[in-house]
Amino acid sequence: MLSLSDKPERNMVLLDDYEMEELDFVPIDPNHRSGYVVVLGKPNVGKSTLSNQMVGQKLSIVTDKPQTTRHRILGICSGADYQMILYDTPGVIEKKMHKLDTMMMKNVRSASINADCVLVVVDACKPPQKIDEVLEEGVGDLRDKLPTLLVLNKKDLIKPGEIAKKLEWYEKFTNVDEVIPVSAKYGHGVDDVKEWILSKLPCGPAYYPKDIASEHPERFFVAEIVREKIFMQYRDEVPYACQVNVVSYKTRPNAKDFIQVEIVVEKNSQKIILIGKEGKALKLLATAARLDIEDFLQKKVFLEVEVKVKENWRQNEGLLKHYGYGGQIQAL
Ligand SMILES: Nc1nc2c(ncn2[C@@H]2O[C@H](COP(=O)(O)OP(=O)(O)OP(=O)(O)O)[C@@H](O)[C@H]2O)c(=O)[nH]1
Ligand SMILES: [Mg+2]
Repeated sequence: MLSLSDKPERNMVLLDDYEMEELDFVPIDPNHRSGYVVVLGKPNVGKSTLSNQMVGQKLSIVTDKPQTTRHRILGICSGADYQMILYDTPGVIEKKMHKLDTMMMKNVRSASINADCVLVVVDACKPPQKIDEVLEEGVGDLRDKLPTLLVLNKKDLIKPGEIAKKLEWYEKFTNVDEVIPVSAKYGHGVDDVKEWILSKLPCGPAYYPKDIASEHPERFFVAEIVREKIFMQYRDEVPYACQVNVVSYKTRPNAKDFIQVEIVVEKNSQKIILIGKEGKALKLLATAARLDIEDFLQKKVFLEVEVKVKENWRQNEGLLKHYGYGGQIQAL
């Protein structure tokens, strides 16, 4: 029997911190299942909220603005007899305005290379829409081979009768294996999604130790937390013009960890907005980010934030690769 009760512990470990040999000590269970799941969908439908719920901790930042997620984010959800490796991806967009958008979409596609199944998340509040484009961008030629679940999210926002109608529409007009209505925000239906995934994963041993939730280094999450606070504090185009890099991260045995972060913007006018009158806005941002970083790392830190201008960084392929958009995430 596959159990869903075992949530991963709140325990972040760097990839370098563990040795794969440790897995040799785990007795091989012939019924153990493991595999990769790619989470696709348009911007703002709740992909990150769903991924976080499944992993049991907040790995992906969530905001009410579209195009929050920029990298594919790996989250590991383990139980006694299963391990699901989830890829939360940036929202699939039609109009690619910058090189950054094109590179983000490449990262969506590359998440699907190892996929054993696909979740396509849609927003139940929106009129039903075909999902061909999302599948094309996300999995390309693999679309007919991979088991696909349509997750009808945000069901808490619509009436039960409406949910039934939308469910029927998606069952009729999309070529998916199943449709499950959920409310990722409140965790409703998330176990049904897990059950579906489990039924599609092949038998095999765990890829990662059972007590880790991600392979990204801590500094990656630090940068993401700062980016989330930027989205929450600033309006319009400003958050989209920001890139956050951790330039220094020093663990100190007898003092608070020292973290230096730079926010790169495209224009001086954006820098002025970020800093605010007498530096008040930046101070507010740094405090909000520090509190969340401390909560995430479970220790006190000293956070220094600086704003820099790099004109048109979103169009500069070299810079984009340097910032980690070229494939594997390099935390800066
Ligand atoms: N009411 C309600 N809101 C939800 C639900 N799931 C997500 N949201 C909200 O929808 C917004 C977008 O959620 P995200 O998880 O960031 O969406 P996303 O698909 O990852 O967005 P991108 O990364 O921008 O593509 C946030 O304000 C969430 O709180 C849900 O089940 N119910
Ligand atoms: Mg997201």
